[in-house]
Amino acid sequence: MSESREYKGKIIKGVGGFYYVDTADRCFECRARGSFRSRKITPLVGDEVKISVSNVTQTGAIDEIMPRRNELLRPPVANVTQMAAVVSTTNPKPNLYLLDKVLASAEISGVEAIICVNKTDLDSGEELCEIYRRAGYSVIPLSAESGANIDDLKELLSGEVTVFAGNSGVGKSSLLNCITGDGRFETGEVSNRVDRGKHTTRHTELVPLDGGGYIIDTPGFGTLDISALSPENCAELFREFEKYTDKCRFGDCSHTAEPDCGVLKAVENGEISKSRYDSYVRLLNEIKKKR
Ligand SMILES: Nc1nc2c(ncn2[C@@H]2O[C@H](COP(=O)(O)OP(=O)(O)OP(=O)(O)O)[C@@H](O)[C@H]2O)c(=O)[nH]1
Ligand SMILES: [Mg+2]
Ligand SMILES: [Zn+2]
Repeated sequence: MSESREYKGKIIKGVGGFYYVDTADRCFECRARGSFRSRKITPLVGDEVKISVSNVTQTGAIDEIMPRRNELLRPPVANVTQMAAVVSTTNPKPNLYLLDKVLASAEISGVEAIICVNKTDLDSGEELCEIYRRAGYSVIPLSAESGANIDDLKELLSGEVTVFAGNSGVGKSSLLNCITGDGRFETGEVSNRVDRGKHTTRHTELVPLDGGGYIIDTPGFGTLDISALSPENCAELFREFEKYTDKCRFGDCSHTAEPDCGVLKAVENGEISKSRYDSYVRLLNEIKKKR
């Protein structure tokens, strides 16, 4: 048996049964040991692992997977610490319902979300920023085109594992190219994306940042899996509602038609944004229909 060395690292990419593990030294190509398969455990991108690397071939075997702090389905990745929800001020026009669903999925996964308002070179997007600041999120106005506030974004990404989410064309890949400065992320014209995804095979990949931490690009944005949601816990996904729900007359208030509803009052006097409330009602109805 040949000599091997042990390392701790992080899976940054998985392709065709090979896993690429980033260690303090360098990145190693690894296979998962057969014992994982028999235990029905599949290594995930983002997993913290222990590997042994053959001194001869310089390839490794994954010996152990550390417990995961979380596991996202779309994209399939473990140990995400932060979600960057990207929205553009225009072209495409902001889809606030989709954004609110992205934020709701972050709340479900227990991942902190920051809101990246991109394309501020085309439109300031002030109103948009205000809606989400009021809801209690960190909001950064950005432009991948002019580079505005990219350094602030870099600071927020440092040391975190951040997944970029948002609908197609908002500029996720463009922002990631600005951050890494190397044009490795594929970008495209908003109008030419009808057949997007058919030709490009995309793997979920953690891209290491100079300042520590990793970023993950995603194509478009998959829809939130609402099958696990109940009408009762829908309001919890809208973080700014909490302050007002104990002012509701009824304990089981749905915040839609009941008298003396704290949430409805807060919407009326502008403390809760109308668009956030509309998203809540829409999501609530979607959940009810699925049942
Ligand atoms: N004016 C302007 N255009 C931008 C900005 N950021 C991106 N774009 C353009 O918007 C288009 C879409 O950008 P992408 O980065 O490919 O968008 P994406 O979010 O990665 O899209 P998908 O990969 O399909 O989900 C490209 O033509 C970019 O050049 C910006 O800040 N300002
Ligand atoms: Mg992209
Ligand atoms: Zn209520």
